[in-house]
Amino acid sequence: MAKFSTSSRNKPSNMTNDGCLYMGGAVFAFLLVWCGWSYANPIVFGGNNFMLRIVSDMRSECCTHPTPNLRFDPPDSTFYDDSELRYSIDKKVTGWDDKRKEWLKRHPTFTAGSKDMIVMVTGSQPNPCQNPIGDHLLLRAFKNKVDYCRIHGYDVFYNNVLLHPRMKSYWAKLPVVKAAMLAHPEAEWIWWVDSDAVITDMEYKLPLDRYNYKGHNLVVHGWPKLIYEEKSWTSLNASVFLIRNCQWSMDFIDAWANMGTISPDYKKWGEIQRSVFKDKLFPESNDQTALIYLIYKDRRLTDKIYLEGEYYFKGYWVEIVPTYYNITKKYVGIEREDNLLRRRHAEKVSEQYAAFREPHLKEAGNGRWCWRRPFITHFTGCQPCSGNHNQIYAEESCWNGMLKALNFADNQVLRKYGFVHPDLLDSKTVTDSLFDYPDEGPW
Ligand SMILES: *[C@@H]1O[C@H](CO)[C@@H](O)[C@H](O)[C@H]1NC(C)=O
Ligand SMILES: CC(=O)N[C@H]1CO[C@H](CO)[C@@H](O)[C@@H]1O
Repeated sequence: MAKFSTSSRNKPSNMTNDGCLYMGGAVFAFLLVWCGWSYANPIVFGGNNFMLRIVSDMRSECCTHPTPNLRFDPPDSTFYDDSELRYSIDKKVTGWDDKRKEWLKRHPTFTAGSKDMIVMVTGSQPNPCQNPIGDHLLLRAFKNKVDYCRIHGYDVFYNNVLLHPRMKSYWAKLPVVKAAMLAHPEAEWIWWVDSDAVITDMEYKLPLDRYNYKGHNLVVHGWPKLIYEEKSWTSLNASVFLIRNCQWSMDFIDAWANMGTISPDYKKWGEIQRSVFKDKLFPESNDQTALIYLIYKDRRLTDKIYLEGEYYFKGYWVEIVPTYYNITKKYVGIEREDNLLRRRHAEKVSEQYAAFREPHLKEAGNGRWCWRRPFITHFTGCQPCSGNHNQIYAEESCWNGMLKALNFADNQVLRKYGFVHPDLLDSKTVTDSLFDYPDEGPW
């Protein structure tokens, strides 16, 4: 279960792996000049090892990303000037790969980082929530996503209008994702995250290399066995997905949306879905079953669709919430052992400290029964906005579960601001997070 590390950024760089350490000094000197990096009196936190870790990470950080120029849009015409282009889900976009490439060519300051660029897209209904604490929970769940995106340098778009009047409830996300692809030609990926999903590992980065390796264009949490053998409508989850900004995705979204409420055959699709996926009890065609159906019908799609089952790309809250307490204890234990992880730092350089932590998490595993922080906790069935939660969950456990998830995540953020919630169920109270926590004091 623990066989991969999180992302290329978090792996020790090749320089260290290849026994190139002797170059460290030379590279270090070079970087000092090249990047104007000054660290006159380096604090040797963690000894030589720390300096080497800094050098190896500086190589990848320093000189590769020019700043995107936000004030430059040359007059040359691009797809935006094509009067035929429509953002609406019921109009096809063609030749998108070339159009996007053309745009990037004319905006070269965006090209460098574009392969890792992610825009997170999320949203909720246009009207106030019926549940009295619904808007509060949505606000906090959005704050959680903003925090994550700020830490990792991603953009985030919150949509709260229906972009197509007939694409409602679970179908509403597809028009938004498509529009976001057109609005963000600079981004390689659009990452849809449902409003009731909470990011509970603020350090974890999506392992994009894994999805780029064989050119996968869509990533969802799921297992092939459950699709092809068990034929279950919960064999994957469509509440969180990562989709590449390319023509394949445009076409796929068309095919997917055509099983939805804009389709003249909407009713028929519901019947077809139920005839194949026997555990689906409600009659309407929904986005998740539609996606499973497409993959079930055409197995070759798995060349392009990555079914991620190795970490909590999206995890079920009932399974996860009870684990926060023990996980917190494990992480505190790690920090006791490694003074580098206890060092205070600017929020901006959080990714570096995530990389420092990574070697300690080798044994943690990922996913069920493991003690790495779960990446995403999804409150399936809780319906925080309407309040119409699934009857199998008590209202209390839904809302308390969400508060715990939000505060568990918030603690990872607030730490950089000098504070911490001592009790995950008490959102109001924070205490100072003390210098060198958790080494000293009666914790
Ligand atoms: C937390 O750890 C304790 C002690 O190791 C164990 O008994 C308990 O089952 C764990 N709780 C969860 C939810 O894993
Ligand atoms: C693959 C996966 O994550 N499946 C889960 C999707 O969500 C339902 C709950 O709605 C779980 O029961 C599945 O295990």
